[in-house]
Amino acid sequence: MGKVLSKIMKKLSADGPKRILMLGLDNAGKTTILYRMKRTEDFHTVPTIGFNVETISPCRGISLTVWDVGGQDHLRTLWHHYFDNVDGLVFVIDSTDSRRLHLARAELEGIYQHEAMKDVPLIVLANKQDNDDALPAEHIARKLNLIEWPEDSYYIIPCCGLSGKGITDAFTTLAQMIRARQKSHRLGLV
Ligand SMILES: Nc1nc2c(ncn2[C@@H]2O[C@H](COP(=O)(O)OP(=O)(O)OP(=O)(O)O)[C@@H](O)[C@H]2O)c(=O)[nH]1
Ligand SMILES: [Mg+2]
Repeated sequence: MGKVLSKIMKKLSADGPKRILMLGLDNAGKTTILYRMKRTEDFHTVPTIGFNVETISPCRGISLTVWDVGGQDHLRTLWHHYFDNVDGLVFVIDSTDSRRLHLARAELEGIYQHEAMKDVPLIVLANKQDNDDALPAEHIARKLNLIEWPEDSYYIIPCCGLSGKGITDAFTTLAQMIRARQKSHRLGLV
């Protein structure tokens, strides 16, 4: 298993960092997750106006350039400007924000209406799991109607941006999904 994974990662990194887009409603925790992955000490986030971009290495041999774009209402209309040449999408959910899950679902579905985003591997991060009020990932998956999405096109992963729990695995899983998709394209399977 370890050998197979390291072979995959070597091939994945051979042609440079992959371009990852990280989206989600405002306050979901995107910037927190980005800087936790970057292992930045003592950071405190403010709402993002525009974007942050960082290259991260969730594990040896993987390099991902992550674009974290602001999620406030008026900024979501600008998301489509980032859709070209995206290798993978991380969609972050505030698991304590049950009131806006329907809005998150609409935004997520809207992203995949764009031709450029069709077939882009998706990781949904059910963030803020440290909070007692956090909804479990299974509940969020139901609310987002992920059951209707093609098998293997997405994973939903519970996480905590503050502690970092779950996020390294999430980005590593995304890297593996990207690799699998590239292989399918090469073999003409999609
Ligand atoms: N309890 C808890 N709070 C979190 C977690 N992740 C982020 N937060 C908090 O949620 C708030 C919003 O975090 P940000 O990372 O700024 O959210 P964002 O998604 O980048 O928001 P925009 O830039 O406005 O789109 C901050 O107060 C964070 O400290 C988490 O896992 N648990
Ligand atoms: Mg932000």
